[in-house]
Amino acid sequence: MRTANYTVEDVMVAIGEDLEMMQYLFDLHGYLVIEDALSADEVAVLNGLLDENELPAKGSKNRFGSAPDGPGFLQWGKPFCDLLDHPSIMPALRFRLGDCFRLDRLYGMCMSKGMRRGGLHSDYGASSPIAGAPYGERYRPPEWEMVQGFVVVAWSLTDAGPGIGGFCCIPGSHKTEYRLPRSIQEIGEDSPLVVTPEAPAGSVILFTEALTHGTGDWKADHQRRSLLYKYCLSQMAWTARRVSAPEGIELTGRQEILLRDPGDPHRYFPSLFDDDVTVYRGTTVNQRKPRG
Ligand SMILES: O=C(O)CCC(=O)C(=O)O
Repeated sequence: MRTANYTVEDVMVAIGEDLEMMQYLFDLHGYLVIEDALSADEVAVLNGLLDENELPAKGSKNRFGSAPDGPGFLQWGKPFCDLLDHPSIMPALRFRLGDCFRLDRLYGMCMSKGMRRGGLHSDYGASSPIAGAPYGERYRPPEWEMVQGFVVVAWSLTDAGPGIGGFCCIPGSHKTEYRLPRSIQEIGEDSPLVVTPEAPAGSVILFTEALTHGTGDWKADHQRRSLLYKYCLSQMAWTARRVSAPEGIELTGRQEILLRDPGDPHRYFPSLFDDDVTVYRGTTVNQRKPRG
C-alpha cells in the first residue's frame, strides 16, 4: 500500500488502500478508479451472462438493460445483483454518501469500434442543465439545490482507457462554480483538460454526477462493456420510478435496502452498515427495536 507518494495524476487505487487517501483523491478529482475490484473469474462470469443476453447490435445504440421500469440487467443473474453491494465499492460509497443510500437507476454501455462519443455534461452544479447558470459568472447553488449526493459506480468488464475510449472527464470539475465554457463543450474529449482514465477489465470507476464527464470515441477492436450503477442519498431520487427487484433471484438484506423507496436517513431508511436492521412500526430503523 502506498501512503504519501501520490502524484496529481493518480486516480487508480488498489483494493485495501488507505481509506483516508481514497477519500482525499476522490474529493480532489471527483472520481476514483479501483483496480482489480473484480477477480478474473467474476469478470468472466459477468461477460458470459452478457453474451447470453444479446447486447445491442454492433454500431447501434450503446445502452442496454436499463432500469427503472423493471429490474433491468439485474434480472440477468445473481452476479449482477452481487455488484450492488460488492465489498470493493462499499467503503468508498460510504465516505461519499454516508450510511444510508439507495440505488436510483442502472444501465449498461457497450460500444464497438468507430462508435462516436457522448457530449460532456454534469447533472449537478454550475454546468447542470437545471442550474441555468450564466456562462462566465460565478454560480452558487441555492440552499435547496443538491450537488454532491449522486455517485456512479461504473464496472469495467473490458479494457478501457487512453487510446481505447470509454468514460472521460475533467478532473476536479465537480468543484468549479463556473459553467463549462462553450469552447470546451464543443471540442469535448479533444480538450487537453479532458482525461480518459485507464480502466482495465475488472476495475471500477466511481464518480460524482457533479463531475463534468462524458463518453469518448471507441477506438478498440474489442467491445466496450461497462455496467453503471447510480446511487444517491436515501432521501433523494432522480425520477418517481424505481428499480424493481429481479424475480426468482434471492437478494441479501442489504441489497433489498438498496432497492427501497427514498426515505429520510435513519428515520425512514435504514443504515446499510448495520447488521441489526429491524422493522419498526412499518418502517425500518436501524438500532431501534420494537417495544415489548
Ligand atoms: O461511462 C460513460 O461513457 C459515461 C457515462 C455517462 O455519461 C453518465 O453516467 O452520465
